[in-house]
Parts: sequence; structure tokens; C-alpha cells
Amino acid sequence: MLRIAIQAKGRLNEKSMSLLADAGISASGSNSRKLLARAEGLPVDLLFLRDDDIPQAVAMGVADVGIVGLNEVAESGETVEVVKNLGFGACRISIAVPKAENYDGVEWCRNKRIATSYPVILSKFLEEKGVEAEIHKIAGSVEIAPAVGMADAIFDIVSSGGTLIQNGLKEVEQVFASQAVMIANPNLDSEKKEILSDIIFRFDSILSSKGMKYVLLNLPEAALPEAVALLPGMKSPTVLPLAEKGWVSMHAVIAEDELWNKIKALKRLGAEDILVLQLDNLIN
Ligand code: PRT
Ligand code: ZN
Repeated sequence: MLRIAIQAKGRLNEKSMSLLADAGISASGSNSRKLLARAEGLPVDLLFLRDDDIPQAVAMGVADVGIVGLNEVAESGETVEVVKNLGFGACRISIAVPKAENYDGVEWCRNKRIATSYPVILSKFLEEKGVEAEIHKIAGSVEIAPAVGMADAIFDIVSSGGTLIQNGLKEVEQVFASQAVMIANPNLDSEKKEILSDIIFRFDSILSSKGMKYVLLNLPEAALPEAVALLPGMKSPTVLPLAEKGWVSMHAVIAEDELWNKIKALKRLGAEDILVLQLDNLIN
């Protein structure tokens, strides 16, 4: 039995649950009001916690693994292994100052008051730069601290940057890049390690299919060499003869960001009946 800690509610809850569900781990009837739920599909328990508590729970062995922002792992200082980047919850922790400030480098921070919920990451950064500042730990609404005179600058999570703009601040120093990660207790027994490696295998196949589409189309056989050059696929595209002579069916995996340009080029080569399908898993 492997116990997985995930965020009970908040930004990472839904995506953590849906990644686990895609991997065949769904806790029926589970919701964030329940602390512990037995999952179906694999011998797994889900433990719903506040994100701040997940690194410690995993380090102590209360949970075996957890899904949490890398920022929380770094801030906690707990000894856990980061076993997988999960590709969601991307954000950065940055220093931001009032818009009108003339920020000319980290030296600006010397003896300034900086409000943050991430004092550990910030003090490490400032120490590396040899800059001393007054770090004020506050739990929420960090972005209003400069406007109410509590701080000269803030060190906070930025995603789109909208919150900073709304509060008359500008991002001047990107210090820490974060995303949701899978962490594990470093001393898992072999049974737990095996369940974890099964889960990681499933995550890999789900994550590598992200941003990819499966494309099927019919093509005049004569255009095949040019079409193959356009669609390298994983090894090479699959090509099958059609009942109609002189035509083939081609199957390939195309990255979403190249999809429309490739389709345009394929149509120019005479491609017809193009089907673009969702790809759920890609197992290499
Ligand atoms: O209750 P619990 O303690 O579990 O949750 P929480 O309130 O501490 O965390 P939550 O749910 O807000 O965030 C969980 C994790 O999501 C964080 O630890 C990050 O790893 C990740 N994440 C990704 C973010 C953001 N993006 C984000 N934009 N966490 C917070 N924000 C906030 C930020 O604090 C700021 O107020 O959104 C605002 C900035 O967003 P933009 O888009 O305006 O720049
Ligand atoms: Zn939290």
C-alpha cells in the first residue's frame, strides 16, 4: 500500500486528482472533506492535506509520496526526493517593487523591507548575492504590503503577472522556477518502490502525450516521400494501402504547436479526409 498526499483544496487539487485518475487511480467518493480515501486500480491511499504540510508529511513517512509545488518543497527544507516534474502548476517566485522604483539590481534590496511567504528561499538567494535585507514573513495577501506601508518590496509567486500589475508593482528578479512535482520519502521499502515506479511509468506515458495529436489522413501514393519528410513521427509514420489504387492512409503523431502548419502542407500535397484525434498516452 502506497500513501499519496495531495492538496485538499486549492490550485493543485484538481490537476493532481485528474492526473491520478488518468493513471488509473481514482478514489471513488473521495473529496477534500475526507482526510483519507482508498483508491481503486492500484494499492494506493490518498491523503488530503494543505500543501504546506505535504513535504513534512512525506519526509516523516506519514505519506510515502506527495504531489506539491516545488516552491513548497524548497521552502520547507525537508529531505525528500523529487521523483518527477508533473508539468502543471507552473509559476515563479520573484522580487517585485513599486512600479515607480528605479530598480538597478539586487543591490537595491540592501536594508529594504521585503514581505514574503517564502523567507527561506529569499534569504538563501540574498545571502548568495551578499545582500542583507529585512525579511518580513506574512501568510497571505503579500502583494498589498508595499501599498499599505508594510514593506518596500515583495517576494511572491507570479504566474501571469496580473496580480502585480493590479497592485502597482513590477517584477524585477525571477528567483525560483516552480511547478508541481511528485516527491517521495527517501526510505521507501521495495513494495512501495514498485508501486511508485508503476505510477511513474503511467505518468510518463500521460505526460509525453501532452501537446501531441494523432493524425490520420489519406494521400496519393506519389506524394508519400514528401509527406514522410514532413511527418517524421516517432520512428516514421505508419503507412497503409487503401482499397483505392494509388492511395495510402498515413498515421502520425504531431506536436500541437506544429499541427496547423503541417496540415496546410499536407493538403498542398493532396491529403484528404484528415482526422485529428486526442492522444491520451504515449508509451515509448
Ligand atoms: O490551502 P493550501 O495551503 O493548501 O493552499 P495555498 O493557498 O497555500 O496554495 P494555492 O492553492 O494558492 O497554490 C498551491 C500551489 O500552486 C503553489 O504553492 C504554487 O506551487 C502553485 N501556483 C501556481 C500558484 C500560482 N500558480 C499562483 N498564481 N500559487 C499561487 N499563485 C497566486 C500568487 O500567490 C499570487 O497571489 O496567484 C497570484 C499571482 O498570480 P498571477 O497570475 O496574477 O501572476
Ligand atoms: Zn499553502
